[in-house]
Amino acid sequence: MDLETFAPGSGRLEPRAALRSDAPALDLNGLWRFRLSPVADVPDDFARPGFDDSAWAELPVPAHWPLHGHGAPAYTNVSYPFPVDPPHVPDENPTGDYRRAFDLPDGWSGGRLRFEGVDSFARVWLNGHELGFSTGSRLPVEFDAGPWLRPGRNVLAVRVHQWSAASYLEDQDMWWLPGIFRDVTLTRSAADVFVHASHDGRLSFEAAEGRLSIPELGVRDLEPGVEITVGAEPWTAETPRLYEAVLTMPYETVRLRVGFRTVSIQDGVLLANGRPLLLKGVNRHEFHPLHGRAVPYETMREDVLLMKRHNVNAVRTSHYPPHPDFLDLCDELGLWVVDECDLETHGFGQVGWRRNPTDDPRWAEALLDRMRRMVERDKNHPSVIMWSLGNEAGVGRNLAVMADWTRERDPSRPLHYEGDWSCANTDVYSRMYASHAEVEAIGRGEEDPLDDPELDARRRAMPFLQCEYAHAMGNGPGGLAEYQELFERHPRLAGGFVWEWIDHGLAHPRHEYAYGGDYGEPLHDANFVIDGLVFPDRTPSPGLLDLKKVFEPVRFEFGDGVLRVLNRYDFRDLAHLAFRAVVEADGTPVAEFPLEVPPAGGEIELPALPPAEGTAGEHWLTVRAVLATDQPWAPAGHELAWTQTPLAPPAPPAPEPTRLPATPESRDGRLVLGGGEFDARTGRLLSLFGLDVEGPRLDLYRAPTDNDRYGGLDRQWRGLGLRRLTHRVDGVETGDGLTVRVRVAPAATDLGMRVAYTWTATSDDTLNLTVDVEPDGEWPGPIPRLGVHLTLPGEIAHVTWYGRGPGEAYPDTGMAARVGRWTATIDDLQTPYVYPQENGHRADVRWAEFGGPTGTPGFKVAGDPVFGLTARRWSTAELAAARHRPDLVAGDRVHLHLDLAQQGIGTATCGPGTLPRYDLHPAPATLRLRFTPA
Ligand code: IPT
Repeated sequence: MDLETFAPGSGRLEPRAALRSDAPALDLNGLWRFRLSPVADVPDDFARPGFDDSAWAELPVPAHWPLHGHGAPAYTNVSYPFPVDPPHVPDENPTGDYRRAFDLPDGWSGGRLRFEGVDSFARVWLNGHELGFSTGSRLPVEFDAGPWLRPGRNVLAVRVHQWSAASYLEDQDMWWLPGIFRDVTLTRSAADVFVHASHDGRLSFEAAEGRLSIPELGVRDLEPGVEITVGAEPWTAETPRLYEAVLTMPYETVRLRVGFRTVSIQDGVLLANGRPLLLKGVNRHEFHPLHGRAVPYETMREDVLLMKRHNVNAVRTSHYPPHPDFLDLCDELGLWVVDECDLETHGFGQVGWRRNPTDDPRWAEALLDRMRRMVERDKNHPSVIMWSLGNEAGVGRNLAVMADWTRERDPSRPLHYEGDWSCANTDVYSRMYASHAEVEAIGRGEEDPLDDPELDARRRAMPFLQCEYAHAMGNGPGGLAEYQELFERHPRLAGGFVWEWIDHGLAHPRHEYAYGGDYGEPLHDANFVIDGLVFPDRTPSPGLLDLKKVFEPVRFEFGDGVLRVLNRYDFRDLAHLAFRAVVEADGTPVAEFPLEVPPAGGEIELPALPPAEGTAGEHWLTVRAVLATDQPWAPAGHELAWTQTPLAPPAPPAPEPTRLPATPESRDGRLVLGGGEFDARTGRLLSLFGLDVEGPRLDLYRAPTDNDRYGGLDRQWRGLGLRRLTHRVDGVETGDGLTVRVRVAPAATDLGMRVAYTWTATSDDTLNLTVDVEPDGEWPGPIPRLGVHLTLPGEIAHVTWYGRGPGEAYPDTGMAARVGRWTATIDDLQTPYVYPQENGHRADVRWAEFGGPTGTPGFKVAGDPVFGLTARRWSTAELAAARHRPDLVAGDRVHLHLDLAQQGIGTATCGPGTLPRYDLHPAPATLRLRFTPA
């Protein structure tokens, strides 16, 4: 068999729509016989019906064979895992032979064998007769089975090669996972239909035959090609109104759900149903930690529900058409979809785009074939509002071939492709990872011109979207709020799609979740496949919670005694929401009341609110918008938006307790001051209110985040030696308290920090610490953190704090963290990033109280005014050295970090680093803390 052919397939039937038909169908999923060979050149006698496969293994269909003990997965991002020499493929070519017998029901005749997805090159035999071959892993293919079916027992044989010429077209950033990974059916349906339904009620359809009825709209027996106008409610992702339609044909009846909606572009603005559309999107790969891209239906549904619950309104099916059921779910629950063709040739970029299939006419048929199969399959989905030609496939004449055919076939949807910035073949201007500054320039229409004035003029009239931005790898992404602000400000900006939805961590017995290299791949891209908003088990990461906040459909502004409520939906009003307010004093509710908000939003008067005269404590008003009634995607009470405001300036502090005229007392080499005991020589704290405490020491380092590493900051920090600070005690001064002067510096540099730790005690059993830090020398660039580190006994198990929570927050993340009183165990303070890194920092903490099992002395630390809190059962060095979650093992101390500041997060793994305002530049600074017994 010629695996190096440019042809996309042979013996295949014309592509058609995915439809639900009453025509008989046989589900051929289930256990098949399976044999894996290391090379392609194996006898194909197994296709004979009488072949004895009793010694073969069994493998489920749909599935990927490397996830069932045959061979191993491999991960590369841009690189091809074989030499770039198209159309040639390596001799080592894992080849899976599949067999299954099935019984044909009595009276059955004719039919099509339909494969929804086979990765990557499939040859198909029925009863020993070769039906043909197919490529295009994430696209359906049908073969005419009719002539070869026989009554009773039939034998289906499929040979799947991992590599073929078509592999050059499938270089997406994901695991290489061969196998029959989507459903297989024998169906007697042959119907095809293309329904056109626009938001103004115009309705028509194309089909070779049949009559269309929509009983709910009084439409009966509409003929193909006839346009009528009906009074239908439009479909939007916010209001996904669908109408059940029936297409009656001589041999079958097809049921489909019609949504009336229109996509258009006017004056450079993307419109849906005539109104501006703002895409609050994510990029979704198909992924399941056990099943790879063979995603169970319930998991697809969970994805859509999770997206809806986190205020996501759009999804780009990066980088291939998803399982057809996913689009049904988007129609039903409401998401705008950019449907992307199964095409990526990114690895040619590494060889200067020489011999890129996108620009080689010999590949034109294969590329067009992929586009046709996507468009034909998915053309009836109201959720699909744009066709994407593919991802990262460079520039070339075959793009025009794909685009021209698509415009002709479906003029109703704009075309998207990011890889050609001239936009010669698209209707929208799309980019990935453009900086805030560049997005702003584009929003204003002030982008750099293209060389070709005609193309430039065309592009200037296009809406702009970021098909990828805010790379959600590890801790982050930072900068979300600033992007959203731009998207909302400039009408030309149609929003974008965060990269990406899920961490592709494969379940692994030792590592918990595997990434590139964990299967011994000689070439791989490590944890670049772990860059999602949800962890592999779909637990939302802090990044998704922040995104939910940034994507809120309701915005609030506080004025003098009033609250302005702004409707940020594109299509619906606020009638389905309920608004609740609560006032908290130091995190404890003191008043709660509902707010009446008109459906259009607007200004509402607030009642007189606490604090009453003279009440102590910080008072905050929190307003929340929740679902008033159940929605198909979330129950009543589900929170969609919130805001907070401080109510009155915090009450004046309680009268100062008197400073104890405390000269520390000297006892056996220790200095005792209030509740603290110190080493007399080094001035270090040894015991705090009876608790064995070690520290505090100035700390400037953090276990690098992915963004710190890929953006190059960590290299600078390691270069400076921030991981190996030395602490030289220059003086321990007693007097009215204790002052310890230390120069903190790494070896081999004259840079350092001069630190003075000053301890005083007051009559209320408080131990005060002031840490004055002064940089010594000219520090280049930002540092990761500025704070102190202490260790506590391992018995310390939980913390209650008043500050922002419950989740982590860094200078440019943590929009989801609100001021309140929170409690967590030390273990629960950790954010379990699949690739361990800095995490779990709680921001703007006013005070935190630590405790353990009864009998453990606890203590409280308060900031003046606030500090950043991190506590974990391993050190920064251990966290930095860990490569997988199970590498982190609890030690016998709790490491407590009390920070004055941290460097921002940014998204330098792919895209811009931290915005300058979130950089932490060394400067003189003071951290003030008060310790009291709990
Ligand atoms: C971009 C790819 O489109 C996407 O698939 C993913 O690889 C992402 O990068 C990184 O995670 S392409 C990049 C060169 C901007």
